[in-house]
Amino acid sequence: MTMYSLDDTITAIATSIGQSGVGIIKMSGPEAYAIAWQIFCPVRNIKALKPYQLHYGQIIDPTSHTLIDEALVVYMPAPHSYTRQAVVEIQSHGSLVALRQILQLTLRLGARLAEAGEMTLRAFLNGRLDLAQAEAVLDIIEAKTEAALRVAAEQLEGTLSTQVSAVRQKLLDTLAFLEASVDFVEDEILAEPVIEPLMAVVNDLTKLLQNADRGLIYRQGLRVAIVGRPNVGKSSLLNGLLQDNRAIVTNIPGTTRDTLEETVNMGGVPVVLVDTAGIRAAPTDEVERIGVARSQAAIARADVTLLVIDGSQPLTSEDWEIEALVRAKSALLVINKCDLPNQIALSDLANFLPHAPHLPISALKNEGLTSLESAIVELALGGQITLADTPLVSHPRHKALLHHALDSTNAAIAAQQTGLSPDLVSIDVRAAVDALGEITGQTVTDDLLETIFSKFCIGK
Ligand SMILES: Nc1nc2c(ncn2[C@@H]2O[C@H](COP(=O)(O)OP(=O)(O)OP(=O)(O)O)[C@@H](O)[C@H]2O)c(=O)[nH]1
Ligand SMILES: [Mg+2]
Repeated sequence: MTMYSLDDTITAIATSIGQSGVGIIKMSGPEAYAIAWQIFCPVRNIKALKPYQLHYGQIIDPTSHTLIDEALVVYMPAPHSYTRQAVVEIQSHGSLVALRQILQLTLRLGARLAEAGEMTLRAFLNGRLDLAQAEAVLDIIEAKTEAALRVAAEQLEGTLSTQVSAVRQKLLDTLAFLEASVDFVEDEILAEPVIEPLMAVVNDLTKLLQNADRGLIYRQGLRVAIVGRPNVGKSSLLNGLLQDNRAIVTNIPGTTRDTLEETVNMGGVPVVLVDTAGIRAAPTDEVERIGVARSQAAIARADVTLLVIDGSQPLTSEDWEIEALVRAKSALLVINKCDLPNQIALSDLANFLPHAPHLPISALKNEGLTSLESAIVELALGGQITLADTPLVSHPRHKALLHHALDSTNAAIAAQQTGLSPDLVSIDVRAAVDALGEITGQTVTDDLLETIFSKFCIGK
């Protein structure tokens, strides 16, 4: 892969493919301007594209002189552009044919098709964004709720990077001190200048990690599986939560045969609801057997499971079998059909998913669904539903590295306290420095860069 060449000119359709009012071709690199100038005919008689100004004109094939489309063109010279290279954006109509033809022209004139994420990779390699900020660009593109967008926008602003860099600097100062003291005689070395800053680092890292799980949920969303025996009202519940007639509902047990997924926004959390086939001990046919196996897989994959029971009938052995599947999971018990007389003995209910909150609802009458939504969000976010403080950490990668840095710092403190020599203490401090450097990209491998940037779309 040509990922690390910076000196050629890359080109891509930067907008999504389809029919739209406007579409954008983006070029970055030393030839961007020259290529644009060969295919763009401004309506006004100008000698050159003025930086950061929109120019109106036509895109014309320089060989055949065919008119392709009208366009607006903007030139952003290095280094004040997204990639810090010369960038030209051509805004044509969002016609797939027009965009492809313009792209072909740029390729014919010497540009190379950009790899996924290559524009942002150039921004990173040229020092305009650090790695955490580059990752935030993708998060913004993919954000599914306002809360997710807020977390990503903060990260792009550099809030996380600033804090991580500050902690890393404290560690580097301690490292410098340790390295300087290697030459001293042992009893000359003071412990305080090492222990105190390391304790402060532990404190900072712990704070950063505090809200990490919440950040992860905002970014990745929450998988919620709706399970239960046939006919208890799982699909009705899905429809109720979506406020849409998405799933087929009938009074025939075994209506839902396959899992079905839909995303909703619950209090800022993107929730993927998974409706499943009713689980019964003896499925009647092969299709149903597969459906039941998929339901069990859905339970295994879910972050939260909603076990639905029918409150208008006594609990059955099937209910208890499903309870056993769900017992060890993070779950809520949904007692449906509470518009009908209750038939479940309280003593039975007391032992049924005893550690999960019990929520009476009527999917048919749309009752209790708001409380259920709150309970789901509360379970996911551990009761911290306040949106006031935005979590800074939202990537599993960042969380793991912060934990790694925390462990190494604690190891360094322990090593110092047991009186190990400064060069041994340094090893742990260095490990913490490197872990934090991987968040911002100061210490990073090519493999990691490739993993991160290959998730981007072409043209970003
Ligand atoms: N009275 C009453 N009936 C309900 C309620 N929720 C669902 N039903 C009825 O129960 C029957 C089964 O509903 P579904 O939503 O298809 O049940 P399910 O759990 O998805 O069933 P399977 O897909 O077969 O596993 C339908 O006739 C619904 O109208 C409720 O809250 N009250
Ligand atoms: Mg169903």
